[in-house]
Parts: sequence; structure tokens; C-alpha cells
Amino acid sequence: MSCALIVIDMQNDFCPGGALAVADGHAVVDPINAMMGDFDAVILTQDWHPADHASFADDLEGAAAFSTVQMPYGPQVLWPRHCVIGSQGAAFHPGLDVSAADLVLRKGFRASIDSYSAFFENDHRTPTGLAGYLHDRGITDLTFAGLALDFCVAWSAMDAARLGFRARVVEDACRAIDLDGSLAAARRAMADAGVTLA
Ligand code: VGL
Ligand code: ZN
Repeated sequence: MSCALIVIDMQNDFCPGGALAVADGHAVVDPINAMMGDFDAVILTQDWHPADHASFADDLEGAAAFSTVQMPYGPQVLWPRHCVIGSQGAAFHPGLDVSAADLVLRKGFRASIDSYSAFFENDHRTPTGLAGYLHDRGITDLTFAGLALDFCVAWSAMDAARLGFRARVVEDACRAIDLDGSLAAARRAMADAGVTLA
């Protein structure tokens, strides 16, 4: 058995002052750093969008941020412009111990489709390659932390469980957006998918 910590989207834009700030998001940096030594591998994900990304509300005529629209691949929440490739907002929080990471996985880099999960884009089909990486390294047990609990952390942990990994989310090392009850829904969905909430 080999275990990895997967740190989801611990980036400036998801922290206070950022474009899509998660309340208290910065508060999980120190707890995450403290956990890193307990794992065989540390993997960081980085939300990484082109400036014309389909999930940005300001690219669509009359579409409000935080509303949901229908995309060819399914429902999609429209977000304020965030984590634009190469921007300061897309950079990792300066307090995060990036040097401890074996792998930095970028996601959401195709303009026409979003990617909440570290494993699949939002069509639930297009792989990021992370499952192959973990399989090749013999990693079976995954612990998730980071931002946001009810979107990218939840989607990643549920995909991990569906792919046959042991998946655990450390809630104290996550913060949520909580849009229209999304946090409660994500907790239920994770439990149903076989994710352990620690
Ligand atoms: C996220 C919304 C849009 C996340 C990323 O990291 O949870 N949420 N892009
Ligand atoms: Zn995003």
C-alpha cells in the first residue's frame, strides 16, 4: 500500500482577495503543509484556464456569475474570471510548501470545457492522466485537502473512489464555496460514492 496527499487548487484566486475567493481559504495552508510529511507522494493540482475559458461568466452575453448554464457536456456553473494561465491569481498561495510536491497537475486548460476533478474534465470522460500516474507508482490510498470542498475537492474524491482508489477527505484542511446548498449536497454525494470524510 502506498499513499498520496492530493492538494486541490491551493491558489491565490481561491484565497481572500482573489477573484473567486473561498471564505477563509488561506487558513488551510499551514494544516496542509503539516500533513505533507505523512505521505509517500504529494501531488498539487492547479486550476489553469485560458483567458477565454467557457466557465467565465463575463464571456457570455447577459450570463451572471454563479448561475448555471447547459454546456454540450452537461450543466456548468459560470464563475468570475479566475486562475488565468500565468497570472498571479493562478499562482499557488505563497505559504504553500510547493517544494514538497512530486507532481503539479494542471486542469481546465481547454477553453471549451471545465475540469473540477483532478481525474476527468467535466464531461466525466476526458482523462487528465492522473489515474495512470498513480497506478504506475503503485499508489492506492488518496487523501484530499484544499479548495473548494464542494467543487474541485468533492469531484476529485468521488472520481477517485469510482476508479477504485481508497479516498479520504480531511474536512478541516478544506474550505467550501457553498453555493445554494452545494456543501451539504457534496457531503451527501461523497458519502454515497464511498469517500471517507475525516
Ligand atoms: C473551482 C470553481 C471553478 C475549485 C475551480 O477549485 O473548486 N471551483 N474552478
Ligand atoms: Zn476554475
